Amino acid sequence: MKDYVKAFQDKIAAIDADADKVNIINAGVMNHGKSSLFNSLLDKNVFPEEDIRTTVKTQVEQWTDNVYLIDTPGLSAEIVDDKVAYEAYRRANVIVFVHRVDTGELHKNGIDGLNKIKSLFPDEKFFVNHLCLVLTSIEEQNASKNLKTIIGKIRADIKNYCGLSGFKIFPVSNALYKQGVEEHEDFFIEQSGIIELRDYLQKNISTWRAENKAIRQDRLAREKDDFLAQLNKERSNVQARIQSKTEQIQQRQKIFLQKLEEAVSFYNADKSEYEYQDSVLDDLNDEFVSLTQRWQNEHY
Ligand SMILES: Nc1nc2c(ncn2[C@@H]2O[C@H](COP(=O)(O)OP(=O)(O)OP(=O)(O)O)[C@@H](O)[C@H]2O)c(=O)[nH]1
Ligand SMILES: [Mg+2]
Repeated sequence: MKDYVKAFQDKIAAIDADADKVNIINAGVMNHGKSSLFNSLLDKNVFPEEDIRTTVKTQVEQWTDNVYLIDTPGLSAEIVDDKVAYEAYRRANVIVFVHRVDTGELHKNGIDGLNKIKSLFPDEKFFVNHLCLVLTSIEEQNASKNLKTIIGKIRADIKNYCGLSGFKIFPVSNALYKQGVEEHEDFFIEQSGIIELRDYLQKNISTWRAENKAIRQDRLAREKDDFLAQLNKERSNVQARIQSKTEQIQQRQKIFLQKLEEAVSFYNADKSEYEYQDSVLDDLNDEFVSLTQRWQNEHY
């Protein structure tokens, strides 16, 4: 049996290790620019970024004092197990949900992911205050009026399908930001939207850090609930196994008793046959004795 207690203790230790940290965690569908965004915030290329599914493991980098950027694997319809990503989201002080705006509105994957992440937070209001929706790849849309329309649609979809409104939205372009940094072009950097996002996050760090005690309580309560749920599940499994073993034993007992009854009835049948033959033998014996007697009487 799995060591649930050890797994639970490890989780408590992980929660304690986060006590003074502020974890900024990205989330969203694969290939939407999550790693690129964190590289932009850090001004370093530490998170691998590519045009295919890239991040498969959570990667943690320190941003400032006890503030960490945590890059997570992208959510994907093909990947059945998003466990790594969801384990990471639980540690979040803030979720930076990344959506690539040149793919249009949020698709089912994104909506489902957002709903699932929402359920990891104490309540909807808390989640809204700790969610940043970052729209990447805006450089094309920026030029046209398209961006406003897409943002309106995304906002409406998130309200309709996730029940969330009032969260921050940051349109950004990692491509423009990179170009600006490489070419020392302030205009591109300003247009990229990265500065606004970075300022917002940095301004809120002290507020998020102050919430850590309450977050710890909430995470502990959730881990405890999960732990109890796992134990209950294991108990039901054991009970089901016992039940099935008992049924097997009862079935075997039934067969054994049937066979025993058969054997007893054969024995009884044989016994009465034997007793009958025995009495016939007795009669013959008696007859033999009396015939012997008669013969002696007649001849002597
Ligand atoms: N044009 C443009 N391309 C971008 C932008 N942000 C990211 N990209 C590109 O999009 C591709 C995917 O970026 P990643 O940062 O690897 O995406 P990801 O969400 O981390 O992907 P996974 O790790 O697979 O989930 C890369 O080729 C990036 O260069 C952007 O703002 N504009
Ligand atoms: Mg990535």
